[in-house]
Amino acid sequence: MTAVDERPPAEVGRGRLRKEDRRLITGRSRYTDNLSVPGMLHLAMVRSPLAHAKITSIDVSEAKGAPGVVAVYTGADLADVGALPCAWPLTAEDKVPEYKPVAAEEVNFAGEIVAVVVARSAAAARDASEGVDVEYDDLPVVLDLETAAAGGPYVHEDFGTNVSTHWVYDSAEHGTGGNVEEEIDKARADGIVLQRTFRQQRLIPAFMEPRSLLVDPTGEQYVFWSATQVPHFLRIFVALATGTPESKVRVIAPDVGGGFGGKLQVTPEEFVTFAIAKRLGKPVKYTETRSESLQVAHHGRDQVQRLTLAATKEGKVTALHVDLLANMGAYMGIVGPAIPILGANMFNGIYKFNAYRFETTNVFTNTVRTDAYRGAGRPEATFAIERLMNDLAAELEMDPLEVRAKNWIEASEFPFRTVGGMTYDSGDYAAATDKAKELFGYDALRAEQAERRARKDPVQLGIGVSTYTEACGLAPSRVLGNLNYLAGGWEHAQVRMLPTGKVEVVAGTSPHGQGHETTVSQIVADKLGIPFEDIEVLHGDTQVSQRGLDTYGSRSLVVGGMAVLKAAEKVIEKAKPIAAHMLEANPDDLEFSGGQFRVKGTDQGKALAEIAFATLQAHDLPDGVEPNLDSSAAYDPVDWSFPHGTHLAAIEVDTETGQVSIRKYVAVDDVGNVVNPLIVEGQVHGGLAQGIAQALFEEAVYDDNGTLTTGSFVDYLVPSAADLIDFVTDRTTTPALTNDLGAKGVGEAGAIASTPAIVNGVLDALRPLGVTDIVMPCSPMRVWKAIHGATAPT
Ligand code: MCN
Repeated sequence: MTAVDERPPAEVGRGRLRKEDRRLITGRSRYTDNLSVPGMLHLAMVRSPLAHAKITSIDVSEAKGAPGVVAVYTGADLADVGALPCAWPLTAEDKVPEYKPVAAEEVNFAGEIVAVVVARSAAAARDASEGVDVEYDDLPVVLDLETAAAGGPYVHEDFGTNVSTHWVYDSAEHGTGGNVEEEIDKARADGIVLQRTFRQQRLIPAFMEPRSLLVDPTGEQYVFWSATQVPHFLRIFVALATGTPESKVRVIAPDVGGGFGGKLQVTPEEFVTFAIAKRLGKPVKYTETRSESLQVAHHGRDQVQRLTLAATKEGKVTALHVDLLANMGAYMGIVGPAIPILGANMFNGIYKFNAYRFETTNVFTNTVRTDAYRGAGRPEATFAIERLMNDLAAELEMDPLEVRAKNWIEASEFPFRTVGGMTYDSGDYAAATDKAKELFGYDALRAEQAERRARKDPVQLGIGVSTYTEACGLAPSRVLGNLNYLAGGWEHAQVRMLPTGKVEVVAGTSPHGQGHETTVSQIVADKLGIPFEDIEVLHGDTQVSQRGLDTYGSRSLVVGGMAVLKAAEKVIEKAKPIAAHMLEANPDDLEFSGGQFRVKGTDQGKALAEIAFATLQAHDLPDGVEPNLDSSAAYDPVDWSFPHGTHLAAIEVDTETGQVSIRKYVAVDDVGNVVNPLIVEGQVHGGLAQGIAQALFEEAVYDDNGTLTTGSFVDYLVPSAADLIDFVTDRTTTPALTNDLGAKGVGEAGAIASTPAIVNGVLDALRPLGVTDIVMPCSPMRVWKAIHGATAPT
């Protein structure tokens, strides 16, 4: 008999350093490009330099004869490979163009693959690719969203339109609110109506590790290493596209160096690499260059938001009408068409309105496809409503936080069904705002602002305000089905108690920088009372993690973590009859804590480790009990989770040069209960950097011919640490009521709140100079032009 120990200190809530950092920061990581297999061949892609053209001929003879070249394939040679999938068209009637991995007749964006060279080295493949001679007949290019939506030229001539779909949510039809037109008419007669058009510029996810692939077909299975966020999706789709039994395909996502949604994609390169390895029966590798990564890995955002907000003269918002144009690019991404509707229910932000109407027109252009980028739909929605709230405050000459407080959902009103059709379970917007104001020194900074305005200081101070909420963890599966999504929202996990008392956890989600090995270990350590160090988390290999729906939408904790928790609970349930048998006690008399079953009211107990060893021996198990302590669980979330927060930015604008500097940034986020505060803080920091980058630095730009002119990090301005400041971060805690962890997702929060905080700050500095609008990113040139009244900012 083992004496019962004290319960070890709680792991959940502890700011542990990430266990994966041991390998990630000491050069022992396993990125795909670090891997090699004997006899491996290499690919180079020949890409179209034109954005829209008919392919009239391809001559591969020179490339075929080049040193080291094994084969060259065109679209005709790979015609049997299936088209790329779109898993989320908005309706069954959406126009979804066929996207073959290698174009055979027509190219629709610059960078589309037209031929593939296979050689004994990557350098030989690249050199030989220059020898592929492709002749094109130019077709007219359409790049501008408004032009594309209004008519021709058409990206896909056979559709006779560039519009893929028009999708509407109306609160009057869904019973979540009144009629928008009526409310707007009322406000026109006796209130305030704001009409605005905001542009969400095109962004590039710009992950650090370019996408890399390696397929080894030489064993019993096709082993496919890919720097992907979605190994389980990839396995299914590549099996279908190449006519390979799914059971013969093993996808491994080893260490993945960032994704930010950009690796939530099934790509032409993946289909091509797999198909060629299969055809040649040889291992094949492909690693894109940085330029290819920026040019052809999907882009994000790219929307025009036409907005009408109605309010009373006292500043109470009554209605919002959102009319979006959303750029799909030339083809549909895996979830690209649904990005607008991931924001559709969030344009009302944290506020109560009477009426709401959202419509999106999804439009094709001759550009690379758009898809998920950190926040996917929710940063766009938050930007729109938070800009509008500031404009309303300016109209009323009211403090922007006061206008927000007039309209937000009070803590006492949760759960609250919004006009957008979501049910927010919990939150306290006033508490987060109060904390942010205090940390920021709001009143003192407002006083300084007034003083600088009065003395016409050339460096003006702006106070940027943004509140937000967002929806994490796509849920539940039934609702996703109603929204026409091909997959569900569940997640799967397995917890295996090993005979030596150690634990293996198999997660269906896989990280690409989020520290899951650490946080999953913390959850299991507390649940099973096993030391953190004794827990191994396995993921990202479809042979090991056989089921899963992967990582995106800040779902890994609120959905994946719950699957882990449920599997761990099942281990305890499974161990209980064995413990009772070993203790010669009635199972009802046992309680479990600190890794031990003990007989209530006694010091008699059995540790899980002992029970696990007893299952190895199986010499004396109760009848009908399985000899193992392994359990699996699939968890389908009951609803989304809704983190929220208030971000404040002190922005200095040099009115003589247009230079914008961030002086102070305070982020108070409420992500419910926290598993690891250090990881949460890191997630917020990373998100802030990307959200600030949208406001100030980043923009993917095409020239008039559809050539990407921001195809390197010289032109595409990803900020470095030197461009940012020390952020002040803090939290409030209102536990989620939709999952047993009480947690809300954090992976996208920083990127959602920060863009409007910065732009509102820039405009707050410039409003006295008559500047009321500015196009992102707020570069010095744009700011200077806005101040000096030069031609409209471009
Ligand atoms: N966490 C926590 N307590 C909470 C919420 C989260 O301790 N209340 C922890 C989680 O356990 C996990 C991390 O924070 O270790 C992030 O959790 P979650 O919010 O569930 O997000 P995911 O793990 O599902 O990651 C996806 C999310 C998204 S959608 C993008 S985009 C993004 C992001 O994560 N891309 C990233 N963060 C990233 N971080 C890095 N380094 N690289 C990326 O590509």
